[in-house]
Amino acid sequence: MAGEQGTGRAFADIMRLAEQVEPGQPGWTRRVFSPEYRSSRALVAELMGGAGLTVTQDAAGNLIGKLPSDRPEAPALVLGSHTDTVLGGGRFDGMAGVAAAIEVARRLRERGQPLARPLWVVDFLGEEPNAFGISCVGSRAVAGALTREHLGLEGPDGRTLADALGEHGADPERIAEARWASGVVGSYLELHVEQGPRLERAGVGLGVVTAIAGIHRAEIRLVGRADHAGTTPMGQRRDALLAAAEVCLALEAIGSRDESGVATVGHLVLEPNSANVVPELVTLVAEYRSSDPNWLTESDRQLVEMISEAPSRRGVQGAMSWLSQEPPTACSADLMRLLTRAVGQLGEEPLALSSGAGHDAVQIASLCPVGMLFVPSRDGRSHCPEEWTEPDQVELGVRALEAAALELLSGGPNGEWA
Ligand code: HGY
Ligand code: MN
Ligand code: MN
Repeated sequence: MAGEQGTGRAFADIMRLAEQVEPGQPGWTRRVFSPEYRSSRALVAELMGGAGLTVTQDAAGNLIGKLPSDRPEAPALVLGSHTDTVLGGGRFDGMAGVAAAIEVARRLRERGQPLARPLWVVDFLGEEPNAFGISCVGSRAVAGALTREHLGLEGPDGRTLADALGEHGADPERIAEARWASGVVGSYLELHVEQGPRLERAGVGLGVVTAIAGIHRAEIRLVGRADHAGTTPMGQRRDALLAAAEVCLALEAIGSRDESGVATVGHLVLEPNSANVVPELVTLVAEYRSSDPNWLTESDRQLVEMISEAPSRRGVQGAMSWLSQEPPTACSADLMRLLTRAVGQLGEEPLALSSGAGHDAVQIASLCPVGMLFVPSRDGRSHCPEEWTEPDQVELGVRALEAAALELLSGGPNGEWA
């Protein structure tokens, strides 16, 4: 693959972005609204501009680069992903997709490729869950799904999401202007690292995504009673942390009951959090995911039943509120076939697989058909500093994305595309 014009440029861009991380944080942390995230987007805008894209930032803080077309009125092809990370995250989750999209635009412009429709390259703001408890902020906005309630969500320091967007240079008062009008976009493709082990296990370099898991996320509050750890007999305690332990183990059982889904408690706050005080209050976030809507519904039933029964056996009050109940998202069958053809042009046979991770594509699916390409993650690791994808794996992904984009930008095999 060496020698193909532009080989290595996307990977180099990923490494350059990785230099902009929050000081003192683990891994390659660059959380949305951090100063480092804000300064890193100046680099993304520079890379987009250098690729010949005309770059704007919309009211939601999305960076949108556009290549003009001979037919400006045709529905655009959008290539995108995100450049924010989780705390302690890696260098590829999201960034691989934005860098690949920019590189595809570079190559098309360098070749003077005529475009039958506009090409947009998007870095969506804030795909990862943030301190306000909401993910996919930018892609929700373009889908018209970022509500006033969302904007009013308060973070731990009392600031709202709207405050954070304003401080980031976005314009929450004009958020409605970020919405993409019906028919303006025709197709969306996202390249992303798999963040799991299947491509590597199968020895396959490219995956075509069939569906994106639905994610149900609930905040659970367990209220017991603070007591002296030394003088309170075990039988008289109302220990919120032991009730939380039962919730965590019940969630493990919900996620392990078959191969259809997974469940996690990744966030837990304990009060007063003192070694010599029986825990009084635990707030935790429980989430589970599946591409099977019935599995999610049954999991809801089991969780609600469990919360209504188990804590009270310990004299602990249990309450839950849903943070999100996103259904599974099917990828477009047309775009899956197109991506499979594109991969075939490279002499590769892709693996069809579902995504356990959520993506901006979930929000964009309400506007137009979406397709996703996966490239391998070493040891299946992600959301950790060890996250890694080899340069030639990134390059193969770029070439597959470019081949797919070319078919869509040339008007598609049968003249018109969705
Ligand atoms: O949580 C996810 O699946 C994604 O990384 N935001
Ligand atoms: Mn992620
Ligand atoms: Mn991601």
